[in-house]
Amino acid sequence: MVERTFIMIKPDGVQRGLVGEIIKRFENKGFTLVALKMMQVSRELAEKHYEVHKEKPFFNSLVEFITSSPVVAMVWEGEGVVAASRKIIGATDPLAAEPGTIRGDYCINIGRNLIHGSDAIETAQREISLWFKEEELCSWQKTMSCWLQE
Ligand code: D4T
Repeated sequence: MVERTFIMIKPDGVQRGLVGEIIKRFENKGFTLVALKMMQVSRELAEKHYEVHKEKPFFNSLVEFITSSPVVAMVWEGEGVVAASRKIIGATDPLAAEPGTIRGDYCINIGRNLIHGSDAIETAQREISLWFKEEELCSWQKTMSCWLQE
């Protein structure tokens, strides 16, 4: 089974017109897009997604933010995609994120940090099944895969 990760462009990324720029970074790297949808997130889904943060002081504002405007949810595939995506995204606090990362290049505030990426393979599996139905995932082979992988 090839590794997959869940990536979500948050409402600020959509509102600021950064959807194309963000997708481009994953495409250019060579990972494979296997699912994508724009959606208005329900409170129920937002609370389930951020379940681990239920007791944190920022939980309510986080849920309010994620449900405030549409998001773009995606699944990306490739060897090492979970950890590599976290590097492409950068540190949670955008001011600590390295230049060259998405958060390092395009945002300044932890509560408006543009994008979510699964933090581990098991988390990715849980998040993918929370956000997508099995039939929404496309298994396909890039015709140029021989130019990406030895
Ligand atoms: P996500 O989950 O959105 O990819 O972010 P991270 O994996 O990088 O960071 P996280 O789980 O620790 O935080 C989840 C989410 O909560 C927001 N947040 C976080 C916040 O608003 N205030 C805070 O103090 C923290 C720690 C940002 C990301």
